[in-house]
Amino acid sequence: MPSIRTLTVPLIGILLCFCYYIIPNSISFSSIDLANYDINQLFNHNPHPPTYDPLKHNQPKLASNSYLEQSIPFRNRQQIGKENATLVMLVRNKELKGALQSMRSLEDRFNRHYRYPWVFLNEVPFDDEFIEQTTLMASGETFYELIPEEDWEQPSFIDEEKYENGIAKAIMDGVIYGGTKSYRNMCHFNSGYFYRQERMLNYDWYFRVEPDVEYMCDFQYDPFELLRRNNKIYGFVIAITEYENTIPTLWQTVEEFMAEYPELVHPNNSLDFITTHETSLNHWKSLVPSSTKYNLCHFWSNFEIANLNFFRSEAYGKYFDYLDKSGGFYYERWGDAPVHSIGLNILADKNSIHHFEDIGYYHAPYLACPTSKDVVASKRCVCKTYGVDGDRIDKPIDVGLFSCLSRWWKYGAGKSFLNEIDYTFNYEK
Ligand SMILES: Nc1nc2c(ncn2[C@@H]2O[C@H](COP(=O)(O)OP(=O)(O)OP(=O)(O)O)[C@@H](O)[C@H]2O)c(=O)[nH]1
Ligand SMILES: *[C@@H]1O[C@H](CO)[C@@H](O)[C@H](O)[C@H]1NC(C)=O
Ligand SMILES: *[C@@H]1O[C@H](CO)[C@@H](O)[C@H](O)[C@H]1NC(C)=O
Ligand SMILES: [Mg+2]
Repeated sequence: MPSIRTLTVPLIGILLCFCYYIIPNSISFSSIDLANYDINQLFNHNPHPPTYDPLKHNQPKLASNSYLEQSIPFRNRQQIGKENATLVMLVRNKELKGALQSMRSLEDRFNRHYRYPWVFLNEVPFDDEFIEQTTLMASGETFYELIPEEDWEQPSFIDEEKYENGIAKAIMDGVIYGGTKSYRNMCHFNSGYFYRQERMLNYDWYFRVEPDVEYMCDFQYDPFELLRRNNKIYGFVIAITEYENTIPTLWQTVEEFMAEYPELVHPNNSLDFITTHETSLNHWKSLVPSSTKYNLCHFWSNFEIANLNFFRSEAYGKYFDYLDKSGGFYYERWGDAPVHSIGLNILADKNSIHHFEDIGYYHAPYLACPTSKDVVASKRCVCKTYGVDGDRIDKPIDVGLFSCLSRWWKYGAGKSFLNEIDYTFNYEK
């Protein structure tokens, strides 16, 4: 006796034959009653059955080995959002899958309602596959920009031998991402060059996106608009401590900069946030040890929504150049996160920095998600994801041991509550 299961396969086969062969054939070979049927209407005034042309007839692409002459179907990509803003991703061709995953998440949660453009940056040309796939994933326009060599490679004043020694030492000391030159170029670029790439000059605001990240909640408003209307220049989600062995001389260099340019230190700076070592904010446990006054706190820069003109300001320019000249991006492995953060903490009004506590975000290994149950529910947050090892991650970093968030609340701009900001944006236009 054949079981139900062994019968299922031929049954599905017969069904498929019926759908794909018998039905269409029965239409085109008039075995159904066509006497009262306006065949011109069926075939759009064409007496012949439609040929296979998916773009024209909106048919599905049948197999991966069939090619479309025009691979990118028409889509209305006109921007809806009103801000002078772009999404930006520095990314490698080989990271396509991760780029698409991040895009899918951000498009679904936010950008499909706004259609802000995407700018992709790379030090080698993007390949056709990358361009096709990301264009199909985007709701808005897409731009693919080649970073000039002089903006990517180390500056000429970097001493080769000292650089090589720095790499060798980082490998010996087990410094995270310490052994690769491309990582140092990346951090250097993100610290001082992304905002002056030609395409970026067209915008006031950017939203930095990395491959393999996830946005856990609907945005339900335009974060660029929120920042602009509330006089903010920078928005972050996660603040954590840096690995000290990546930045042995960064703080010392920053102190020298402040001594040389005291007029650039903002009267309402947030230096307290990065120099307090108070342990009550750390569950009374000792902080990650630091050999300087810097407590290693920084905004995690893989997520940033910010104003490009801050980075293009004379003050930030002087700050970056000062750090750059010291060579620390190459002799050590300074990250763009502490460099951006310290720049903001020194040069900006702390009240112009915004913590997006209502944006859920995941970049391995940390998750951020709103704490309010009402916010989680109304923004359709899913505060659970899976890490690189497939392990379940559902505990937001929030005020965990390595988080600097409570330090920001006490020594930075303070803790604001969701009802203090009009998130509905029902402004009279
Ligand atoms: N074009 C290009 N992009 C790079 C290169 N290295 C890193 N990136 C991008 O720079 C950003 C940061 O690099 P990541 O490798 O994510 O660094 P990370 O976030 O510190 O480390 P992960 O934990 O691996 O995510 C990402 O958007 C990368 O795609 C590179 O050599 N070329
Ligand atoms: C957008 O911002 C850029 C950079 O500040 C500026 O040059 C450009 O004129 C702005 N565009 C619009 C439409 O305001
Ligand atoms: C510093 O902050 C106060 C309070 O927000 C503000 O009134 C003042 O103008 C700020 N100072 C500067 C130089 O921006
Ligand atoms: Mg990353």
